[in-house]
Amino acid sequence: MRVDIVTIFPEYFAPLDVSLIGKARAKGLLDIRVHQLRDWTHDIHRTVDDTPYGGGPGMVMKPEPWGEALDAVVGDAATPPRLIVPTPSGRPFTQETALEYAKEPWLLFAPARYEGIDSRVMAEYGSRLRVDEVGIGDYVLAGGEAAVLVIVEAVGRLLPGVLGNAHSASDDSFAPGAMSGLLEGPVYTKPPVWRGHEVPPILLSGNHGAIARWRRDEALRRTVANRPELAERLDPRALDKHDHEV
Ligand code: 6GU
Repeated sequence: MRVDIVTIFPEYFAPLDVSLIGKARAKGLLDIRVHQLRDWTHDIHRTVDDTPYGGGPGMVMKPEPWGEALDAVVGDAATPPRLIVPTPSGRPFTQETALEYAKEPWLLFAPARYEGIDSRVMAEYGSRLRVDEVGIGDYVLAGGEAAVLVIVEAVGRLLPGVLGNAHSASDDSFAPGAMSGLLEGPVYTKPPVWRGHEVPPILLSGNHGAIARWRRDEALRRTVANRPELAERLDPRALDKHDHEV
């Protein structure tokens, strides 16, 4: 997958050299290119913002540098990228969105600072490529850069060959499948007793059926406790008698 990021803070993306995503890049599974938006300005101050029409607080990102930058990155590609504009007023980014993006060959991110990008940029590219305005949660960040890091990590780990264990994405919280709709339960490793806390004995029993049952019960308990609105939406047909007792 190719990923382009146009930003006034290229240094913000240094974490993409590290860990899982860094290794995926080294293996050639992810081709990430970070571009300085100011390279497409023409004044000595390399200005990217201006005051909002209609008044109001803050500044708005000017359309011209974005237009030149996005044109340069997209070029005359036969299969253009999907343009993702992070904004708290966008559609919620979820695991479903991550799975959808993981199928794309090319993503182009346009994270904004200030009060956002002049809306005509989205209108212009909306007629040339698929444009998604997405938010990562109900809180406000100082800019879209951190959201891009979040989205690239969520999508990157789903790409074939990126996770060491082929199964490790399949029982994630929010992954489709047998535990669909449930949060992941608690996990344990050695030693069997630590500071007086025991590992639940069932996990040492070797009884795989009982372990699976226990894990499902714990997942259900955690979902009810931490995300009651998710528990409410569980498909009643996917719940057995034992689930109702949990
Ligand atoms: Cl994508 N951007 C900003 N600035 N704040 C956010 C966000 C995005 N998602 C949640 N809050």
